[in-house]
Amino acid sequence: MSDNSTTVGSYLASRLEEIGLKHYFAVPGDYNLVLLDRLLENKNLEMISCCNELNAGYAADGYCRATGGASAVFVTFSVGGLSLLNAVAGAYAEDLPIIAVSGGPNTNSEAEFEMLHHTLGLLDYDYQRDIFSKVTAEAVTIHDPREAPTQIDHAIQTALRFRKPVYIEIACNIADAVTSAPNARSFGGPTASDPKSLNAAVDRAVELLNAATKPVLVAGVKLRSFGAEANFQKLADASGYAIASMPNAKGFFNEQHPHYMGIYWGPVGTPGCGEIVDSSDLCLFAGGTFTDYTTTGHAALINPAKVIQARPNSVVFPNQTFSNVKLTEFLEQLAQKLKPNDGSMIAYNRIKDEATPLRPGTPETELSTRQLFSRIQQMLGPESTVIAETGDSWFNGMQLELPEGARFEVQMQYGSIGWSVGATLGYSVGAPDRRPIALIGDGSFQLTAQEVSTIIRYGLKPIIFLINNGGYTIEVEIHDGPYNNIKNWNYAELVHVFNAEDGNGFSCKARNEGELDEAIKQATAHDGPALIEVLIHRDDCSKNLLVWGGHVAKNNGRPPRSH
Ligand code: DPX
Ligand code: MG
Repeated sequence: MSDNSTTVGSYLASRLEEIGLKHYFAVPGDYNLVLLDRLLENKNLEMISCCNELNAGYAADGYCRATGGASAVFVTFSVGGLSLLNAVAGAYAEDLPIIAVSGGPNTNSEAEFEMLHHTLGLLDYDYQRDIFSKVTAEAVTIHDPREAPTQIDHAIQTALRFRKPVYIEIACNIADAVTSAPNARSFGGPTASDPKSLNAAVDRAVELLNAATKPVLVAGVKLRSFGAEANFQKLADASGYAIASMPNAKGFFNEQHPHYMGIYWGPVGTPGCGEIVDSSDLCLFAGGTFTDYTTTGHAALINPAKVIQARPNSVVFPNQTFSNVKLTEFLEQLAQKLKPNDGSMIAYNRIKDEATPLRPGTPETELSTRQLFSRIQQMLGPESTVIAETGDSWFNGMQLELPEGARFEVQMQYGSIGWSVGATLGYSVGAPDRRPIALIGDGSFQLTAQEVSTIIRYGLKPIIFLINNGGYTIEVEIHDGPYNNIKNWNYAELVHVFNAEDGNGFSCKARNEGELDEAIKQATAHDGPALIEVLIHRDDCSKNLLVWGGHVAKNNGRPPRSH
């Protein structure tokens, strides 16, 4: 091979390295084995072998969250790819640039109309790419090695620019084919705003916000994906406005900031915070998304006539829209031009509740979620990342007060249970300096439990709280039935199963406060992964889940409209 040539597989590996990846997640199969051989030759990238493709996809999701960049996952055709699909759809919903790579049929198979294993048994060779095209920003099949550099570069650029997953299928006989060596280029993130539109949007916002008496600022989930957290912080400092975060943006703004009120989540938000946002005469939502979940069944009293929405690529005023305005540039300019106004902050200080610390019970006191979360609160430091699975963990997790530097992860747009086990794996790989604290319900855990084995295999050190409340409690509160009961497992014992002869996982069960305190002490001191199974009564859930469940049930239960 000459100096300016390489193989398609090595080309892809080099590009992944260039965009900052140090790891990728993989499950092998005969359609991707040669591709994995080429990847393994790149010593700057480490393969993390997962138990299944869905979990590998969730791990790639967690890796993006940890690094703020892209991630990659490698699977085999159809049996692997279609299992990965749900995680990639989640990454689409959550704006995470996963590069999903599948091996594909030999290029001669299509030419010769061959029936193939792992397929639908039809002479259709494109269906996996077609399916992925719905959940990615770009889906390509590489059949001609000469086209590979253009296709790979374009897919990677698309993922980074639009913060969405992309799909690359590489025919199994092409991974090793010769192509151009990668040439120097840069892979930029989102493009710049249209200057005219940006200026006009900023001028309009300054005019309206400066005229308001009690303006407020709300952080939304798109702030992080679109690189706008730092400029949001600048705007918060410069404006003096009271600040709230939407639930899926928890931790994107420093909760210790003197102007931070709490979580804006309709009836289940931080007491006082929603009242200030809803009574404000002008509210700037930066990167917010308004779903039934983030607004508690659309019960948040958002009045469109008093809202400016800064979206990733546009700014929407009550009667005017400016397109091609990038969120981060808009916030930066606004920070330089707004006149400070602490009207909303003064109003909030008048009504805010002082939290009353919960007193612990005796060591024999049966565990409650409240006591559990007051212990978790004490564990948090600047290096902590809380990963909260869909379930009551959302509501309890949302009430934790994050020290400056601590982070919080939820998958609230997509809400696919089981996500957190894979995401904890990927997050731990991507952020080795942090120790994730994962809050996982028993029902969710049963979907993806085996990935704890990968956490053990690679010696990662998250602390998992496995909340055994005997069922799908969040569903119980939305709509109960026998389907919400689950088979009990000996969750703590699973760690011993996965440890086998060489693992170093720690686990134990905590039934009361004394056992919990001891478990936390041991888990924290353990130099390896830890799982604490906490036994909670089936009916013990946060008050906010009860309220939220009622609103979501009402929203789901609306009768069809007659036509
Ligand atoms: C379902 C959900 O045990 O948590 O705190 O007990 O609710 P809680 P668990 O993990 O149970 C989760 C369960 C069944 N949602 O209450 S949230 C429906 C659902 C989903 N994702 C997938 N399947 C079903 N969200 C993949
Ligand atoms: Mg449960």
